[in-house]
Amino acid sequence: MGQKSPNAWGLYDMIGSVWEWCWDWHGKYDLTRSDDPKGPVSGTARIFRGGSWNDFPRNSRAAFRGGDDPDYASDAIGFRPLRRAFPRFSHENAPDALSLAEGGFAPQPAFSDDFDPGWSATQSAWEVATWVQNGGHMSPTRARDNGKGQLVQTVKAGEPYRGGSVNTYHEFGYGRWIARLKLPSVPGTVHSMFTKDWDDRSTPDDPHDGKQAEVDFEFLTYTFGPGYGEVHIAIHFLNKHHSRYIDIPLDFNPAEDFHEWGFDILPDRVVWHVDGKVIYTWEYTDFIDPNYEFFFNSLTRDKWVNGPPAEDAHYLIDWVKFFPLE
Ligand SMILES: [Ca+2]
Ligand SMILES: [Ca+2]
Ligand SMILES: [Ca+2]
Repeated sequence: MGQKSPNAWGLYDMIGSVWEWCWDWHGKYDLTRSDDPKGPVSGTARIFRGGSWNDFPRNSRAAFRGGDDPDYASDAIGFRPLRRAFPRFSHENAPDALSLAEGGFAPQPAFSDDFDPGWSATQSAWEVATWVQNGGHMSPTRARDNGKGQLVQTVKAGEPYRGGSVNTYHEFGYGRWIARLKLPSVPGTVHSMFTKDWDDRSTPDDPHDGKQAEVDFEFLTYTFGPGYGEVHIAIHFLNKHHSRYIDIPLDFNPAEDFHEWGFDILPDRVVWHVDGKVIYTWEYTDFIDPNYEFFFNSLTRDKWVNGPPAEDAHYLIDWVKFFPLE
């Protein structure tokens, strides 16, 4: 491996040895797009490229392609494992998020909650989930006021597929969300702040008929350690027809202290930030303001995070604010 020169993108061994499976479905090329054509949206055969030990030299090149049923296997076809290598977020080097005035946000929040002692989810602002989310049953006893001015969501030790979630009764549009949060350091759980068009509130006869579009912060406690942690950021587009996500390494452990986590949901992009520093910006053109609800949730699962946790995990939420785009 790596004994020949790399190609223009620094990749080694792209041709010969074994063909490499590609994600593209087989189909005619799009004549309007010669640069990095994506292939059709569906099909029956996936592409492979690059030729193999069993091919003539003229076929051992990236532009030469074959295709077959994705279940097909052969000693001349392989694949290339990839890993994201994303630069670590640093408070010192990250750019500042725009101020409320610079970003065109209202100077005062249109919605906020300090979760003062005596907070109850039965007030008109929030509802507590009693239904299944992400494969886990949500219990009202796992999302409650801790009497110290915080909402606390708990995943209990050894209790699989159980968690807590609250979401707003009202729907929101473009604007900036910020919440002051402290995560648990217990592995085996996921804790989130996110928006989702769960329900179309204009159709009360159907309580679950939203378009499912989402913007997420998901905290991956299994990655947390001294001075380090990872956060999963994601967008699910309308009707969940596709999503984008990335795990971003951080220069701090989100369980060591409270931080102000936020995202700006704008007509052409989403900007995730922490303590007023930008973590990531995603630009897009096909995500439409979906009249979403805002959520906090905590859950465990075996896949992805290797739950359930060995100790109780408490997610502390001190306050949340929403500043609409003016
Ligand atoms: Ca909605
Ligand atoms: Ca509805
Ligand atoms: Ca508070």
